[in-house]
Amino acid sequence: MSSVEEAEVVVLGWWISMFTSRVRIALAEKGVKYEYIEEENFPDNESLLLLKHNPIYKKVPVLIHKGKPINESKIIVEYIDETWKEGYSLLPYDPYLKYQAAFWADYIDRHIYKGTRMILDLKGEEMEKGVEELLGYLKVLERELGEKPYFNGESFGFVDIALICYYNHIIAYATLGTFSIEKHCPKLVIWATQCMKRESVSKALPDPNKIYDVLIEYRKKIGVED
Ligand SMILES: N[C@@H](CCC(=O)N[C@@H](CS)C(=O)NCC(=O)O)C(=O)O
Repeated sequence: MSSVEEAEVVVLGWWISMFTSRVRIALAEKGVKYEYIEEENFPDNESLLLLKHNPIYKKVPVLIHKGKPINESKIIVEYIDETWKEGYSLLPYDPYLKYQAAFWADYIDRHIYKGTRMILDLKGEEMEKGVEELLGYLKVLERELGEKPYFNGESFGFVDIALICYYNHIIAYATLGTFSIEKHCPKLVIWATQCMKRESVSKALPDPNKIYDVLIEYRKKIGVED
């Protein structure tokens, strides 16, 4: 019997994927034990397991719960929150607060990845434009955070999970694009430091130095780096 059939909860993931980290953080916050299966030859080749469980997008992460696949990281986190109700809730119950959390998580996914791609794929002035764009999005998030310890208020929740999974990537991009996150977004740095104190977060995020090496390798491959 394979581990997918044996284990009640399985995550198909890829070590550098922020979306995979998102799911791992949510499961750890809820104290759910799971089997982790790394995509070995990703992204060049998807495993048969991934193709079977995410035939539409062929992307990680996938959560498999009692044999049933759940795709898309934000939807997976919501599913985790609703399925394992014991402990505290990652999403607010109040419909308006829930809407706000969904809005900001959506903002994060619409913009942060786009900003980092501009830095990754470009050089010179165009890369600097990417840095400005990314910093613009981060400043919007910093304003939304305001003086609160977490985006929800007092407790770590859905929006924190949505954003913190990008944080070590942003550190790697700050090295690549030679900018200081602290100088432009000091409150976000304090917030991230708090989030990193949680074992759920620190264990789920890839090392920024390893991310940086992968970014450089990719830039060499596409010819924007010598
Ligand atoms: N919207 C998806 C995005 C997932 C995603 O883009 N995953 C990347 C890894 S970070 C992937 O599987 N890429 C492979 C590909 O695009 O072929 C989610 O939130 O789960």
